[in-house]
Parts: sequence; structure tokens; C-alpha cells
Amino acid sequence: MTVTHPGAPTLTAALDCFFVRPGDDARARTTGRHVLGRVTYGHGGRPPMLHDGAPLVRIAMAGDASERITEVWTSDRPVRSGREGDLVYAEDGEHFFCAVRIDERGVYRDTVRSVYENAFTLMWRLGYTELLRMWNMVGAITEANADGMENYRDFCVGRAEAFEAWSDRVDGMPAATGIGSLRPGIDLYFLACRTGRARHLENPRQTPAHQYPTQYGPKSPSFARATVMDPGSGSRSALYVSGTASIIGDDTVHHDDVERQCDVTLANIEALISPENLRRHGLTGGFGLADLDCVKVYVRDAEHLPAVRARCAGAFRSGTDLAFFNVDVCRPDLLVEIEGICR
Ligand code: 3EB
Repeated sequence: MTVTHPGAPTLTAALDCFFVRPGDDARARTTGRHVLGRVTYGHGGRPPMLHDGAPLVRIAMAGDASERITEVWTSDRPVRSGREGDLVYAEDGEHFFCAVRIDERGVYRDTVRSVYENAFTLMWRLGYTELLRMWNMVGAITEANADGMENYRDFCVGRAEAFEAWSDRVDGMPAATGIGSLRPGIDLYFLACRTGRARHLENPRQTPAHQYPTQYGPKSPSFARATVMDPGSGSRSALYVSGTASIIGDDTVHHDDVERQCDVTLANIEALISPENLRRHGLTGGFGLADLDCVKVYVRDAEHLPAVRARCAGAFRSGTDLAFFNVDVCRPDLLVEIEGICR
């Protein structure tokens, strides 16, 4: 969905994202730009900190079979960064990046609720009232907490309570990822923007996650299937695709068949980003799988990685920034989950 403004020069989007691998020269990609945040999907997980004037988030996502990447968010505007309690953040006047870690505990719900509410309070106070994209990495995601509830369901309760408490101010739930990590505790980071620029999309093939029946947990997951950020004048729009899995309606389909789960996941993304679906939401334009970039692929079982890599190689444009992680997915029967950004 390249939105063109007649006569305007073609500018890159104000907000940009790319992956850096060990040995890559990141400086070439940041020349003339300002870093809003760095997220290392690496071996050691640590609380977020300020590094080189920007938040640095380190999440334990790289096991033997995963790549170690750093996701770098840059802006064409100067960035101001800071800390507020446990929150580490940066802003460029249009976009807000924020990260926080929740240490391991027996039950997460109350802490998740207060961390989310603290984050909403901060972004709101700084004038960033619209959520764009959220990532939640949950350690031991399908294991039981101290009450015997799955950690993911426990997390979903606290998150839903925060969204309920803020429903008069936070307008809709954004695109998100909820995925396993390799270390106990929850790492989360998110992007927000100024009012009036975000539109949240649902997928006609899938029940909205916030309407899942209670068989999946006492509170349904608080996220949309995608969020479109309206371009500033002369910029390209971006569509943020949530973590997407082999779910039709609210059912996991093709238990124990990773290739078919991959195909359903890709078909779900294709339907979500299609011109038809954007039209359904009153938007023009649309995308295909070849437009997806900054793709992250989460695979539960290491032995499935070759098959998933092969399927993805056939689906995405060569040259797509693509990273694979060997981590648990939020339902035990989901073998793969894929996210990305269209622009
Ligand atoms: C699903 O569609 C798969 O809890 O934030 C995907 C994306 C999933 C985000 C979240 C969960 C989340 O329900 C799981």
C-alpha cells in the first residue's frame, strides 16, 4: 500500500526497522538516522537499559538452533530517551518505544497489569496515545504458574485487566506477539504514536483474539491481527502483522503437521494484508507476502526448522530480513508462528 502524494518526493518511512547479525556493519544502516531502540534476541536475558542514548532490550531467544539478531528501530528525527521506574523508553516526537522486564514470579497477573498500566500512563503523559505494536516474550509460556494456571493465560489476565482499565483512553488493541522465551520472566517492548495514525485490523479467517471463548483462558488475548500506521506526508505507510499461527476461527488446525501449519499461517497473513481485507476496513491499497519484511519465525521444535525455512524461502522475497527462533508457542498444539512488517 504505497500511498503516493503527487509531487512529493519519495521519502523513507520516518520509522524504520532492520536486523543486525554478528559481524554485520550496523553503522551503514544508521547513518543520518537516530536509534529509537535496539532489541537483541540473544543468549542472555537482562532488564532493559539505556545504551548509546537508546533503550537496549536483551531477550533470551537464541538457543543452539536459533539465530542471534539485534532488531534496530531508527527514526529520521532526533531521539530523546529516558527511564521511569522499571520502564526504559525513547521518543522522537512522533513515535514512542518502551521496554520493561518482569522477573519470574509465582503468579504474573497483578504485576503484568501494573506494568502495562505504568507504561500506558507514561506514553499518555508524553502525548503518545495510540498503540502501534507490542511484543511479549513469556518464559515457560505453556507451563503452570504457582496456581496451576498456564503462564500465558496468567499473563493474558493481567494484560486484559490493564486494557479494560484504560478502555476509555487506549482506543483498541494493537498488533502484538505473545511467544515463548528461553528464560523465566516476561520481557516486553512496544511502539506507540501520536493520535489518529493507527488503525487496527482483524482477519476474516480468524476470530478476533479478544473474542476467543474462555476455553483458551479466563481472559482472552488483547491484540489485533495487524495495525496500519498512516504515513506522515510523503512517507510510506507500514502495516505491522501480529504473530500469526495455524488458527482458523479459534481452532488450531493441522496438529502435528508443521508444513500444513506453515501453509495455513502464510495463508492467514496473505488474507490479512490483502487489498480485499484493507477494503473491508475502509482502507485502500494492500500487500502480498512478497512485501513482508523484518519477518520473525518462531518454531517450537528444532527438528522442524529445515521444513519451515524451506516453506518461508518459497513464500517471501529473496533479500527479506528473516530470522528464525526455536521457542515455545502460546498453545502447545501450535508448532510455528510468523510475524512481519509490510511497507
Ligand atoms: C493466536 O493467534 C496465536 O497474546 O499477544 C499471536 C499473537 C498469539 C499475539 C498475544 C498471541 C499473541 O492466538 C498466539
